[in-house]
Amino acid sequence: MTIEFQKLDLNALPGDVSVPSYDRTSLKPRVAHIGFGAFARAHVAMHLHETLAAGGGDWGLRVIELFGTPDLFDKLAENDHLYTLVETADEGTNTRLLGAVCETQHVARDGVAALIDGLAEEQLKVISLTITEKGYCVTNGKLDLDNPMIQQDLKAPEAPQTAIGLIVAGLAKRRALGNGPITVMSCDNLPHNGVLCGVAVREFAAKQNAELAAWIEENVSFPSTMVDRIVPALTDESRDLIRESLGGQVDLNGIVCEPFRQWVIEDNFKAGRPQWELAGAQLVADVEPFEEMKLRTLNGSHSFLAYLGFLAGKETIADCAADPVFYAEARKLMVDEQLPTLDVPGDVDLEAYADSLLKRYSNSKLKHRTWQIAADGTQKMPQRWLNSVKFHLANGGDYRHLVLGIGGWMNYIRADRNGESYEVVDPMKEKLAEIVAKDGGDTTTYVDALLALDSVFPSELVANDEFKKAVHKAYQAVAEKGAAQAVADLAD
Ligand code: CS2
Repeated sequence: MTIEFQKLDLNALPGDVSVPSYDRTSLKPRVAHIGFGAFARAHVAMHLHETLAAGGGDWGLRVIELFGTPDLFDKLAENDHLYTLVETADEGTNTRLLGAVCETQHVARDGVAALIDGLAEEQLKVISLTITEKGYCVTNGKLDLDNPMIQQDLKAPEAPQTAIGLIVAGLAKRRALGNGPITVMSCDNLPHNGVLCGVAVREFAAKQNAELAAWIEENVSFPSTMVDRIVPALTDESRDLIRESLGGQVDLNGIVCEPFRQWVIEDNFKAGRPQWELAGAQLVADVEPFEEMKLRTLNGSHSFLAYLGFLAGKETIADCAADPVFYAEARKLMVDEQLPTLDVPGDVDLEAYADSLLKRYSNSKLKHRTWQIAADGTQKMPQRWLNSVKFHLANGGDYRHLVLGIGGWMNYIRADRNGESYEVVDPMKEKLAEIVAKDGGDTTTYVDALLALDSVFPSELVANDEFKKAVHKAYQAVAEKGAAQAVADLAD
């Protein structure tokens, strides 16, 4: 069913829906956010909203999209850039209109030149990013020069298609205009996301112009951040919840998420920043222990539940958490196999952290689909599982849950759940489909062909016989017994 756009009527909102309390007329685009998907709406923009509510100021947000159509941005503008955030849990919901966004730019509506000019504006001090793991176009720690979009952007830097190409074009213009330093802040689920982003931007710039690369070195910082909030893609059910929470009004830009949120930011800004600490963000000198803790425990257990849960017929993470076997084994993955690999950030109680994650997974109001999390496995497995496996191989630890996750993924990408087919979303999906199509029933050849994907599985792992044998066994366990039984067999 298509839902018609209606302009929000602020006078007709239910009494418990809060609206921005700060002066929105003074907002200027001083932060530009590339990739305004569900997560950015509920996290990055919400933190700026709270910062403004607590301290006022003019730090407005320009949101930028490089893909899709501008329809939702047009609707956002018609609503004076206000949109709805509903935080939901079994205990109840909390609804508010967020007001930090003051401008939208869509490449298909405004043209790429306007986006480049925007990044060069003097008053803009921070470029933030949620462009997903694949958006950085980095492979094995380097800019992926084989990526066709990067190749195209290097040929035509004035008309970039990638976020990295756009940022470099914006920085080049900024330098030419003498508009001063700026910060580029990654908010994606990658370890050392700032370092990685810096590598991509610097290497891209160096390919064009050594002076530009030197200017970037001097004038641009790339802080790392750890971001956390579970924000599922919208479903019919969450759209209904938004409408219900607005007393029957429709907001096509509305979003639903869990109440929990965390943001840990490396305090390394070249040209000032909003006072995000007023919104509860932690500004620290070193984000790495927080990033690794979150990536390995939360995202690592998410991916475990995504592949094995999906294959076992569980549609959402809450369905997985409601199954005592999946709950117990996800907990063991975190506590026995991920926590030993971590440096504890500050005074965090890691076991209590793992339990708090399981509690969040049990939120039955969030319909976070296992299929959604299963997307882009080739981009996610290294930081979620494989770095921990390396640790265990070096230290003699147990990694059978992690390896069952890999076996689950190798079964998942066959796009066959007991005869039912589904879409496998992954930037390497053609290559994966080719390997699946070539499989003549010899599991050894199939598993080896996947292990040979060197942007996913590091050569030192593949050279390890113990690891290889464990992967073969895990793949077979899921293929022969089914995911539910393979997970149940993990029980001591
Ligand atoms: C999830 C994350 O889709 C996924 O891969 O693991 O989006 C997860 O929900 C967030 O990182 C939570 O902060």
